[in-house]
Amino acid sequence: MTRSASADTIAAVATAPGRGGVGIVRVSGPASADIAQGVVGKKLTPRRAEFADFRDAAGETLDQGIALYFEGPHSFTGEDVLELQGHGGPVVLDLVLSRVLELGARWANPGEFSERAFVNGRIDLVQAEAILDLVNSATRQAALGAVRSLSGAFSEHVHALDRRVLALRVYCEAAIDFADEEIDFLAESDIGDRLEEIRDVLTALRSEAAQGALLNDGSSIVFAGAPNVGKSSIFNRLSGDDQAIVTAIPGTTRDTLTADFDLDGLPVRVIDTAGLRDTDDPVEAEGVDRTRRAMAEADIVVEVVEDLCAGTAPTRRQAPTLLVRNKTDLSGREPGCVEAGVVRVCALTGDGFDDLVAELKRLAGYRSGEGAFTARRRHLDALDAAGAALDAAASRLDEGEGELLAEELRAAHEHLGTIVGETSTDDLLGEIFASFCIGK
Ligand SMILES: Nc1nc2c(ncn2[C@@H]2O[C@H](COP(=O)(O)OP(=O)(O)OP(=O)(O)O)[C@@H](O)[C@H]2O)c(=O)[nH]1
Ligand SMILES: [Mg+2]
Repeated sequence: MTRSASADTIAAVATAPGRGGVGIVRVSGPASADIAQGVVGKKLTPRRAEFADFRDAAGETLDQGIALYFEGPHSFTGEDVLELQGHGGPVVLDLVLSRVLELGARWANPGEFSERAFVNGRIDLVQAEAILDLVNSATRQAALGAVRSLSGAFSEHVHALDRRVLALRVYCEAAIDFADEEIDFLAESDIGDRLEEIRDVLTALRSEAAQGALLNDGSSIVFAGAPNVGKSSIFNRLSGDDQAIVTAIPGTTRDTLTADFDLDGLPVRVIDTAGLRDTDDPVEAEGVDRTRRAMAEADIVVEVVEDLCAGTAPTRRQAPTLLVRNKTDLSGREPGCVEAGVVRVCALTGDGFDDLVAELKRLAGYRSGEGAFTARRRHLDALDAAGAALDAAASRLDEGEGELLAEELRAAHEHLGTIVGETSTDDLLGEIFASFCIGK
């Protein structure tokens, strides 16, 4: 990838819109030093906070605050950067930004500072994505995971895997070029073992990345079942809110209700629905329609029944289904997990809810605990594509097709490269020359 410095200078308000203690105008590009001179009236020493007046063209003070100048490449974007930290009001920030634009900057596009940081090689694609994930994180675990991705934890795993893929490819290329009997070389070497190891590492990384994607995306959970079984009661208790109306009259809930919260670190959206039954009431019928739609879109369906009713098995659906048998106070049975996928609870007292939460986490595929990094669907897709290429490579090895094997390893390397955003064939050439001194 060609890394090139930008010719123009960009500027934007970097703090959230609205009023706050501090508001920051951020500037990046070659004109940053001149703009600093124009706003604060003097040359700034890099990396030193200076209290200054921010002035307009006529010398009138617009705001007072801290001016910080970072000389490239030692800055977030890798370019010269100016930060003007003033007061956090929309009007005053607009005045300062206008002054900066007047001095030669242009409005930054969304994400353009991070994009420049990527283009200038300060961060890779995963890290750029992690910045956004951190800002958007809905739970403590998601935030901690995003910071780990930002500091390179995920990228490092991808690089380590990629190094192994490259090394194996280099080895195979050499076999093709130098071995007299290519097929014998393939059969007798440890290529098969190394390929197997790489596939294991990828599988483990895929599983960790899936956890990371779950931290980012969360899980949607729909409560469904016949009227009056206690769906809304469970919804209220789980979300810790009294949002849903609960009455002894069947057909109480009509609209679908949603609540977003943190389930032991997993961001979830739970959805309460109208009880499923045939009805002539057009309002309730619309509610039942909405229930079916919500069930079709959910990650997890919680099917609620009364524990009094005889052995109901969870209905088979595409989404994982949890059968919740409610009202154990009436049935007299022990609350808790009966077997995987079946839990008895009492929504009146909360008995059995620990097991309910545990089962929901299990069905979501979420393992709580520290150490995870955030990831995205895109990364999982790339890992899957790399995995498919490695599977194909294993078949090529069995067939004794050395060149095709090397080709599949190249494909795996490229898929991994898309994760961090640096796939290029120059990498591979450099690797081959460095390790084999082929000299061609
Ligand atoms: N004894 C007992 N009653 C419960 C329990 N859970 C809910 N109920 C009662 O069952 C009735 C129906 O509860 P809801 O939570 O409104 O049931 P629902 O499934 O949302 O009903 P619809 O919205 O009509 O489909 C209410 O009178 C609740 O107080 C429980 O664990 N034990
Ligand atoms: Mg209800």
